[in-house]
Amino acid sequence: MPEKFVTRGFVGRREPAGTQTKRIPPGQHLVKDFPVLSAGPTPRTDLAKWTFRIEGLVKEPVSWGWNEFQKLPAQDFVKDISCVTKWTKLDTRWRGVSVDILLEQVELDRRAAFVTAFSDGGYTTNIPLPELVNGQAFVAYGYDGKPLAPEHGGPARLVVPHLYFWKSAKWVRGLRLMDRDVAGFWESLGYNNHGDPWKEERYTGD
Ligand SMILES: Nc1nc2c(c(=O)[nH]1)N[C@H]1C(S)=C(S)[C@@H](COP(=O)(O)O)O[C@H]1N2
Ligand SMILES: [Mo]
Repeated sequence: MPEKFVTRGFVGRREPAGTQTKRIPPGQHLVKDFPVLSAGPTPRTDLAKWTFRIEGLVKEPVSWGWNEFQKLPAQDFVKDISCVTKWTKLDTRWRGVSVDILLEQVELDRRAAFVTAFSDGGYTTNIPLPELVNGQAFVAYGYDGKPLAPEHGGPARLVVPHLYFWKSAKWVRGLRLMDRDVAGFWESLGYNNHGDPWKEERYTGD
């Protein structure tokens, strides 16, 4: 079967037949475009006023301005993402800072177990702390070799690729460490608290 789409992603990255199918979680279908899903308008934050903050159950909160954030050690990440509305996109290419690097800058209170990511515009999402560390999550400001577009969360968004994409807070401004789990925006509107696409944790009770 000929490939329906020939993209840069396919050139030099041929995989055996069926490999891609195995990477698509149950109930999902593959997309080649990059849909935009936002619960409200796209905020426009002046980079001069932008900060990224780690607060809550830490000895001292820390906050970086935009230029300081750019000086943190960055990495390229190539990840598959799955939205609960059933699209999956393979090999998305991001540039950003691992949450591990960010958390190195604070002393965590031993009670810290859950994180709320908070964003411009008021969006929040909750993630257990162990699922943000050890290379599992990053704050991205680049996508496909360019600055992250505002509609996709620029200037910076959280990316937690192993969970449904609503956990990847766009326009993210910080992480709040907490001792208990507090439902975020979609989690309090009937979406699953955890959101593992491989277990189809879509809605409350799944
Ligand atoms: N701040 C904020 N982050 C958000 C959202 C949102 O509405 N606001 N939507 C979430 C949902 S439901 C999805 S699927 C992804 C969509 O990201 P995209 O628009 O870059 O595809 O962002 C997530 N992060
Ligand atoms: Mo979503």
